[in-house]
Amino acid sequence: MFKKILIANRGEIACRVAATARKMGIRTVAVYSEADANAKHVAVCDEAVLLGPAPAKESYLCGDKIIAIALATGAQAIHPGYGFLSENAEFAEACAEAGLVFIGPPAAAMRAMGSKSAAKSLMEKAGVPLVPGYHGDEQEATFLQREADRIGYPVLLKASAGGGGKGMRVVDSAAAFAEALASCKREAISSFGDDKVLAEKYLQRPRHIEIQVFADTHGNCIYLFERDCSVQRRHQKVLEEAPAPGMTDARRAAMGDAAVAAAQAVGYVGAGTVEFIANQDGSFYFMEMNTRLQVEHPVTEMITGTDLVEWQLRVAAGEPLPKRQDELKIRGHALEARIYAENPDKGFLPSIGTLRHLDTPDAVQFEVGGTPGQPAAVRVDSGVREGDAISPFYDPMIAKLIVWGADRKQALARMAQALSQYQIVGLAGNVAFLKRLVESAAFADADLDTGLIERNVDVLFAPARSVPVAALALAAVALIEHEKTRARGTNAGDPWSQALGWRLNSRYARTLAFRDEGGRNYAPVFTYLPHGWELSIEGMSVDVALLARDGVDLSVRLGDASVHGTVRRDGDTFHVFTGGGHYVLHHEDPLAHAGESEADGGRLTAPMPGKVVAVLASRGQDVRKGEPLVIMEAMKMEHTIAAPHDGTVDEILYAVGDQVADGAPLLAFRTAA
Ligand code: MV4
Repeated sequence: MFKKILIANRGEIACRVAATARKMGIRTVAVYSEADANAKHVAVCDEAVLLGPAPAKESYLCGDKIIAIALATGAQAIHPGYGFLSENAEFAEACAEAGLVFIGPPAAAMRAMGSKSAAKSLMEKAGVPLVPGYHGDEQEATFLQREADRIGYPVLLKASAGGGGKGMRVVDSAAAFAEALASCKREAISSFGDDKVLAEKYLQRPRHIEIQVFADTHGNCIYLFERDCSVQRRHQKVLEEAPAPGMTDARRAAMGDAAVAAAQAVGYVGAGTVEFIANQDGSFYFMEMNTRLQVEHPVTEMITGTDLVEWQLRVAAGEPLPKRQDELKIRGHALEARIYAENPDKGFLPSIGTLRHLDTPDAVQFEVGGTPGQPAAVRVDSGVREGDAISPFYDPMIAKLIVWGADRKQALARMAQALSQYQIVGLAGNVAFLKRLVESAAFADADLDTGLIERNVDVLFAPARSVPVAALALAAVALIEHEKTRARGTNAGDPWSQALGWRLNSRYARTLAFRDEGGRNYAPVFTYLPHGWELSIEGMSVDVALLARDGVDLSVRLGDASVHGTVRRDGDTFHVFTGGGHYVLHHEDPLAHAGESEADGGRLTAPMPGKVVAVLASRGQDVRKGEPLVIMEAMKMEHTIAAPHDGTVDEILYAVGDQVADGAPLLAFRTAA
């Protein structure tokens, strides 16, 4: 077994490989770009070497540099993870030439699977079922048209060199074929430099079901059952699960045997995935083979109790597969959700920023492959920590959230619960979208196909619902508590600064101004009571009291109910996590900027018509920024006018009881030099 390996990747997969290496007593070398100098994967490896500038082409894709670092650090093998160089045949060969073990398949197997049509020909010879169609070398238009007519419409045209959905055209009738073919060829030549196309029967409402295969260097090749990855968006997987709902033992064996045949047809070694496209009736057809460890491999680990990275290391070191086919059994059900820094409400645009706050679900300590006999119920594979920035140079994945249950129903419940506990502040994430997806009827009922998301946009992208009273109450209590803490800190003992809302002969009613992300405004009126407040909003009133507070976690009584939640402030923005939801409220202090404009000569003016109810400063008094100076009553609420800067009160222009007009200067104020 290797004593040291270099991990030629970053983010969660680099951390995940390092976890297994550490478990096996293998030392690890990380490589990193300048943008990743403080990244988690650098911290979790034994050694780390800078590759170069942030762009992948100058760092993680520089195979020569990586090989040189491996040799210089005494690593015997290189684990490529997924993406980057993981399916680069030239890199695999360069490793071998340098005397390094590439932890992956032989370069020849990568090449055999690199071309769609070549892969299909191989599969046909191996007896693996293909979608009815034509994938030969004859490309003359009228010949292809006759083939399409034979296949029967709708027909799908695909660029042979294409992938990930690029270069595909659905043709509904013979009349539309010629133009579709020309258009498909144009895209193929411009995107892939090769205009060879294939034509297939178009499957309506297909499912994406893939088989995990593993082969060693002793002639053993087995499958570790299937994963259903049908829930995708623009050919990016969103949710994955194992086993596939509705799979029968007979079909599982047939797909597994076909996948093993595919792997053996190309002399495969290591972890691989054979992707099938399946009809709703279960009939399945070969799509492509991925010659790397997939992102979604943990769901397979959870239901089989295996550690596939450990298998990769052992097989690469020449050991036989750790298990035989008849030793593998499916236990329970696992789901994986990909947590991304992207904004579903803005077309899933990547949301670059800093993870000011990151709370992950109560993950059972991630035991790679689960503790013997019992998989970890919740697993978080992440490459970032609270305070890290999500780099614009790479895939904006934050983590993979994987849950296991005795059955799909329990796994679904655990996933929904875990997503409720996932708190991200500082950038937009897709957690709320994932939760709506997991809880949608279509997914919960396993009504799966690659169009699930598109078919459920009304549920999944529901207009941001208005913020519930409970969330408003939590935000308001957090704001008021914060003010109290701040007031106690700045003017301890000064009764005017206690922000307790006490008023002589009257109850102090205060209107707060919040705005949600949908631009909705909320103006809850908080009337201070001896032990709490009365919250009035949109015609309803309810008593509110703070029951308990532990840092950012609050328990609040709301009428007869009690509400629990976490409120995290990010400037004037309140992130309220309660009841499984995440609500974002921007607080707008109507007077936050009163008197700030130098245009009125430093005078503080009435923000609206009203009456002066208290004068807290005197002429010639030096005051600090934020110190209350005048309180006026307007629109049935009181407004405190505070010093905009450190300075001196030169003149008080009104007395208690005076009526003042909107914009009337209340006092003359001189900012300290
Ligand atoms: C198909 C298909 C329907 N009929 N082939 C998309 C990219 C590549 N993975 C193959 N893909 C498809 N091939 C036939 N004959 C529908 C898709 C497809 C798809 C397949 C799997 C997972 C997600 C998909 C999303 C859109 C279309």
